[in-house]
Amino acid sequence: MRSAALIELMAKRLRDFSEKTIMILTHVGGDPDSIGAAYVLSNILGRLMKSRTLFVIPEGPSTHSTALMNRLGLSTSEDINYADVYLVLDCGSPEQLGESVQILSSGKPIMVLDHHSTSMEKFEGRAEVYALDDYSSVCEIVFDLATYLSYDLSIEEAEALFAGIYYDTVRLSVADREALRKACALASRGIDPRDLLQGLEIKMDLSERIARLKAAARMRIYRVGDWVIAVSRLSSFQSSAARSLVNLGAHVAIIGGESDEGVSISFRALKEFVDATGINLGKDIAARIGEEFGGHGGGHSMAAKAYCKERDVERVISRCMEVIGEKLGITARLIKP
Ligand SMILES: [Mn+2]
Repeated sequence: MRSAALIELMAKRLRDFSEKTIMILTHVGGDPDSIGAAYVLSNILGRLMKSRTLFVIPEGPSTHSTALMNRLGLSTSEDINYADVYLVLDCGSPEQLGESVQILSSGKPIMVLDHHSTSMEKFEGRAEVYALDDYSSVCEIVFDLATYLSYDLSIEEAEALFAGIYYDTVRLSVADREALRKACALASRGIDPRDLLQGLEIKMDLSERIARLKAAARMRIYRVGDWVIAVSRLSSFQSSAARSLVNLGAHVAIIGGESDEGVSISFRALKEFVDATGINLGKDIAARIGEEFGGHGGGHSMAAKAYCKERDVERVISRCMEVIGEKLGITARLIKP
């Protein structure tokens, strides 16, 4: 167990809501981690605490989320007001709740269960936050909760938690010993990882492929000391494109583009960069850039996103380069194509 103290506190608080109606919410669109955790939590709350649970994915599930929900037989509710308690999963900031952010002013108890480094301060004073970024995923937290409560996981529940841990550790590539131990424990419950993951893999659609290739074609390359930063412009599939530029060889990728209310910008970095520089993309870059431009931002150390109330994409991008340069004590230098 990674943090017995956190799990104990959480279990104690959840018991307070025995026999109540608990609405579980994810961040906008959901993902395997939040959906897997919601599925198992909902079963635990129903069985051990006789609570009634409802499930909401703000603004509807993404394609990836739908595939996992279908596999688990999980459906969503429409009315978000019909609850005694809200349980928010995997949400690094209130903005990630999208339209459902209104629950924060419902006056009802709100528990936030998370593994993002930003949720603690972002929800402060507005919800009870149970978070620790040592955890790889919310599914890993739920694994510990199930262990603590001696709850016997079914194969479907093991699959759900495995999927969350697998995707949130970037297919186990950034899993530490503890996360991997849990993935193995779940696998030994009798799940078939190959069948599960093949069922969840969505073929990249044509528009995403083209977006990624456009990002590569429009890319500018900067050097900051020995670090290579790739910058490009794109208004959709930003995080996918940022990931692809890191795969191509950049230590950091920054993709900015126009969005509904201004500029949205996605950041991605190699673990190597985060470890060596101590720069946390969520806290140090995305949150700061979002705030400076009248918007918001956040995420993880290696992947983050900011939304800016600003029309000029280049202004935001050059400010990002400045902030990174400041942090590293070296000015970014554009490499001539
Ligand atoms: Mn997660």
